[in-house]
Amino acid sequence: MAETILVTGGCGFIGTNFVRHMLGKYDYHIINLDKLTYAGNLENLQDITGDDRYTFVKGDIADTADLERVFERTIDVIVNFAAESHVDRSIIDPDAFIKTNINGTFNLLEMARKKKVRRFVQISTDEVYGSLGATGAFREDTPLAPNSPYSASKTSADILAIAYFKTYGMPVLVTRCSNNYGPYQFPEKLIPLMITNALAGMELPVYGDGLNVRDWIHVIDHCAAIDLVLHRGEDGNVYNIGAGKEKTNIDIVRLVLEILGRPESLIRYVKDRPGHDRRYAIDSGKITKNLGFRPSVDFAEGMRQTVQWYVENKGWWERIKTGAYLDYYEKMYGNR
Ligand code: NAD
Ligand code: TDX
Repeated sequence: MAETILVTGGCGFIGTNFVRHMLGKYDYHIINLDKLTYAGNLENLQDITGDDRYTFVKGDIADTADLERVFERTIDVIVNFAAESHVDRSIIDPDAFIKTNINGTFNLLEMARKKKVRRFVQISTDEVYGSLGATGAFREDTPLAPNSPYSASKTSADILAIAYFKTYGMPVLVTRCSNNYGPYQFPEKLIPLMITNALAGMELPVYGDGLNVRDWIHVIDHCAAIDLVLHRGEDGNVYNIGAGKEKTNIDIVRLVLEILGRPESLIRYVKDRPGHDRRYAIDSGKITKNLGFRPSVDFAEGMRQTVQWYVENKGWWERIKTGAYLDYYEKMYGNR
């Protein structure tokens, strides 16, 4: 019988792409456990709901009763994507970040221990390392120094997962990836926010001087890297994931405008994010050398395809940019 993988947060950006990747390549049974927060969208995987290798369960990883229910079935592997993922929201209201990212991961680890799952992959982030100066890159042994409530909560989950390997010998692996872009990303994050605002003729709010640097990877390359870690990674190990594409925010915004043929006059510099990390850069030498990871998507081409996806899926983001989203937008950008 095919193994069962529990994917948490499969209705979000990366989880959606990962579920598609896995069903396209393997014969696993995938259970997608998702709370359907503002960021979770059932529409993302609507076309595969008829696939008998796929099961959706609405539930909260921070709720042990929900987990007990899911674990009535045999789960072989867990890939934990479920998280509150937006730094700006963690600054306004950190509560849900502690509950989901820390308590939720703890509950999953406990359940995995009790049920003796074969593998547990914790999806962490490069933000656990904090901020870099003008040179250098994060390695797996770079000290952890998170700066936002989001990254502090992700760091807690990350080191808790490693502690379960060290203390209980549990088969845990941790991935720390750089900034993702691609289809299905919620339009609160830099790239989809800029694309959808430009398409709607709205201003593009750039924080501070626009010279903060992020290291970008296409989401399908991130999914391919997780696939490698899941199948070939060594228990107890951390793997950095990145594609070596460092860009300033303003360069990203200008590229979006250039692809769309919209004017740079849409750009508006606004008040900076508090505690804004200046620069991220990932050294992905370990996953390259040990697991043979090679990103496949050219950045310029990946960006063109991503912009095209938002152009072609206007209904998807227009349905999101209503109601609660507009309240969030006003709160975040209204007085900036
Ligand atoms: P996202 O916000 O798009 O999706 C998160 C998903 O988790 C949503 O479907 C949401 O409904 C679900 N969820 C939230 N709380 C839950 C809970 N308590 N129980 C069950 N489900 C819950 O996030 P994303 O960008 O897809 O990120 C996925 C993971 O990857 C996160 O753990 C994030 O920290 C990590 N990560 C993201 C990036 C990036 O650039 N987006 C980079 C590195 C790591
Ligand atoms: O309106 C904006 N204007 C702006 O200048 C927004 C939303 C962002 N920015 C800047 C802030 C950052 O320097 O763009 C950069 C990217 O911002 P986000 O898209 O919010 O991403 P970041 O804070 O880098 O975190 C992301 O990468 C690591 C994900 O959201 C995390 O989930 C992941 O762990």
